[in-house]
Amino acid sequence: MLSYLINRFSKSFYQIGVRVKMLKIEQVKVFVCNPGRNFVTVKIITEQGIYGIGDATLNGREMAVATMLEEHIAPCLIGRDAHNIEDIWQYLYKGVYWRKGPVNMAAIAAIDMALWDIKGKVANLPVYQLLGGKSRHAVNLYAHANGESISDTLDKAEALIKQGFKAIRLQAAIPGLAVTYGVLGDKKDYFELQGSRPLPPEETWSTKKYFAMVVELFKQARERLGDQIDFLHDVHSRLTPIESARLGKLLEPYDLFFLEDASIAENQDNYQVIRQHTTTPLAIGETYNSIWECKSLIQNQHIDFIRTAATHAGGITAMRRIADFANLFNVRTAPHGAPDLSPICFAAHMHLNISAPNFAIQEFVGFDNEQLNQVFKHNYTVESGMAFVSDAPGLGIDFDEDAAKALPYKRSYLPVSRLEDGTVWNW
Ligand code: KDG
Ligand code: MG
Repeated sequence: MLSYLINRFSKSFYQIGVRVKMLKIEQVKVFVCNPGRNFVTVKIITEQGIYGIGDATLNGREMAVATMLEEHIAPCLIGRDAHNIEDIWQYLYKGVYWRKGPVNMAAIAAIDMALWDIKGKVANLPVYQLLGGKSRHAVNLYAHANGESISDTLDKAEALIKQGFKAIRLQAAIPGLAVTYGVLGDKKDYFELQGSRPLPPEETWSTKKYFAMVVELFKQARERLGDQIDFLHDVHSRLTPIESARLGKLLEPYDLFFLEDASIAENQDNYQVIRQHTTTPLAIGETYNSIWECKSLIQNQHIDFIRTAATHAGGITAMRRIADFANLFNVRTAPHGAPDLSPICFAAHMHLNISAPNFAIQEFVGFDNEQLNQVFKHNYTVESGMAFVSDAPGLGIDFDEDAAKALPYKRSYLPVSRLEDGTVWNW
């Protein structure tokens, strides 16, 4: 009798199990628009009319990614099942022989994001639910205070604290240099910076002049803003490893949340030198295209925060793998959040950040730009320095094709850096 009942029950269970219907990819569209700066956006449309969107923006190399997508990737996706995110990722990464690289990985990333967006819409769930649900109720943000002088930076930091931010990146102009990374000059916001760069501008760097400013910046910041605010700083790879070690040591009294991109780590052993000398926490990763560029840094615990971005490191699928690997070595995630990552990337980060057990903090510059908000319809909220993820199905963001078409691409470059004697340096 018992075996009869078990048999009947399992039979009816199988009968109610529904076969998942194929979601044939019908069209892959690529857009390059300029709502204040250039963005590359992918839209994947299925036979059933469900679509997903992804960000493929690579600052200063936008058309290379757009061509990669249009000419080499889109034709191979037509007719495939949009459900098979992992297989499509492997097909584009492993199946192609030419692995990694910023252009290739930005293209793969956008396809991956769009497929996760579709899967969420089909499941009628926000993507973070498909990643395992929430590990926290909101996402900690750090905002930017960029000033023409130390006191200007600290005025801006005070204004951000009044808005509720508890973590702030401090950057100030370096006296004696015409321009400094991270300082907006006469521009109102970051979105105005790129429009005026039809050829790469050149900037001058001096480590000596930088040291004279940066230690004083954090000394005054602690004196004026107290010890309850988290401070961050981006060196933007301008220092050699031993110079970074010295800076980390000099900044120890001011208790930074992290020091970002102190030195280039193409040679990942570089960070061993820095680590040996300082307890200032270290962060790196915004230019990385794959887990391989940070494997040793993470495994050797030479960094504390990994800053890869969904758009540049291969999408949600790859970011999740990096986060899980980092978690084994007490390295936390702090995704890149510059204005050259579109709101679609920010949305992807929100879903990763809310779900990853080892998420720490998200860089946030805001999207206070009218044209940008006409093109990208986002749906998150910010309160007291924290962002709340959208519960809409998929990534929770939409893209207005007509608004994008009305704002065409304009060629633009990142600046190039030189030492005072003319030697090309790291920008
Ligand atoms: O494209 C380059 C920018 O994304 C980068 O300069 C911004 O370093 C950056 C940051 O930390 O936001
Ligand atoms: Mg940076």
